[in-house]
Amino acid sequence: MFQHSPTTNKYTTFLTIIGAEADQMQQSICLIRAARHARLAGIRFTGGAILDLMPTFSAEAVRQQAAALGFNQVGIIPAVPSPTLGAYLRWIEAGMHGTMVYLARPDRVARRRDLNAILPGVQSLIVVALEYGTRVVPEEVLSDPRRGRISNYAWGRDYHDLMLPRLEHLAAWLREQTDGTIACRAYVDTGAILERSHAQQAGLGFIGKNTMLIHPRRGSYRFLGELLTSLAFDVYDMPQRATMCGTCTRCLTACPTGALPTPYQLDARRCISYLTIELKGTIPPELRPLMGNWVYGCDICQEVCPFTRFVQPATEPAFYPIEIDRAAPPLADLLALDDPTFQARFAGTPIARIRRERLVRNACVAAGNSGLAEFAPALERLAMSDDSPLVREHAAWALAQLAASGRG
Ligand code: B12
Ligand code: SF4
Ligand code: SF4
Repeated sequence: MFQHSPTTNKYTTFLTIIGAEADQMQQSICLIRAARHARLAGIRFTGGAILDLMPTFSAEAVRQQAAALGFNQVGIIPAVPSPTLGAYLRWIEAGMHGTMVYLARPDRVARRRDLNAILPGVQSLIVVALEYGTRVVPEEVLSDPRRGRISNYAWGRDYHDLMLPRLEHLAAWLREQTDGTIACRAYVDTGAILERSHAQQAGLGFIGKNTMLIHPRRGSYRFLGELLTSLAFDVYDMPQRATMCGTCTRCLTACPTGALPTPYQLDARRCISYLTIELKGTIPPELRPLMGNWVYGCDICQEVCPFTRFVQPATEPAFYPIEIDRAAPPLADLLALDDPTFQARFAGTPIARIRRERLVRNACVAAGNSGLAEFAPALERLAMSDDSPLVREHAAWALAQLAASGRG
């Protein structure tokens, strides 16, 4: 940890250099380089502590407040650019974001490059984690071909609705504790910032070959959120090791669709999470048989990860499913959904976002993969008369799959 409070442009340049290098270096090497850069920038630097005259806020007080708000972990870092921005730009360049065009928009890339583009005058980034791993539903239920499987993160309430108000509360508390003029901006998931990279820099974990931010003693079943602020803090956190995967490659081999072509890189166009949630149109037919019974998201590359054995039951009650069908609804129910029943069943959960059409599309693929003739009548009805051409096409594909397996 080092202490500081930023005041000059030179200082920001200095932090940029340190931030960019911190994940690749041992802390001691980092400090030696820090001293050298500080000398060049004309900043006083003593044994890892940077002394400055401006008032700073207590990081420990923020930690306590974040814990009181229910967050499982918090890290605070200077608001410097992510050291993995280059990897992000290469990912976009390779088209691996698929149809998520918002990720490639120049204004969004500019925000990822410089947090000042989001909040002018930003000094610090408070990064929080909230654990969602409940894992209370038995594997036999989840992998039952009569059921559609939902990713663990979506078994309960929508995490945006839980985390954003708490981060806003933290911002309001910071304003109360200071002169009230500080600027703050809260983000959970939707913002143009590299959340995993900043979380790694803030000491919340390491990046796995499955690209997840993993805590070495608590696993990866955790959401991330950030509060950008113009406040400076008395103490800042240091990064954990960049990665701890070693020679393990379990996630790469377990991914059924080959969406992890190389370590630390995910081709969203092949990822079941993208195909079931983000992709609005037709699921590529060659990938459909590989999707098993997943109807919303996918947990395979986390389930096989050795660090997942350290996942602790979520402390947030709202993440627990109120019934088994919230984690693995019968496919027959999903194939029969209309707009009102979809709303009634999934309002307030992350699934509400994809609407009835996409969920029924996904259920058709799962039914086609089930090899169970009992779904043929419901699929025929959808293929013949559903209002959505997308649903009709996926239902027809599923019928052909069942017929090909001799069960249609
Ligand atoms: C787009 C997106 C997706 C896409 C693409 C995912 C991806 N891996 O790129 C899709 C739809 C597939 C997806 C799926 C999921 N997502 Co998502 N997603 C996002 C989003 C909005 C942007 C991610 C992004 O920028 N991707 C582009 C890549 C290039 O960036 P990156 O993921 O940060 O990867 C970094 C590392 O790979 C690193 N890196 C590159 N090379 C190297 C080399 C080494 C050696 C090292 C150490 C690091 C490293 O640099 C990259 C850039 O910083 C974030 C929220 C956010 N704003 O960050 C949530 C987010 C990443 N998703 C999240 C979740 C929970 C999921 C799912 C688990 C949901 C599910 N169960 O279905 C899956 C997990 C799939 C997976 N293995 O990643 C969480 C992850 C929390 C965590 N603990 O990591 C986030 C942070 C949302 C949140 N606020 O909690 N997601
Ligand atoms: S979430 Fe599933 S499909 Fe996506 S990379 Fe992980 S294992 Fe592969
Ligand atoms: S499964 Fe192995 S390689 Fe993949 S993220 Fe976990 S430890 Fe790393």
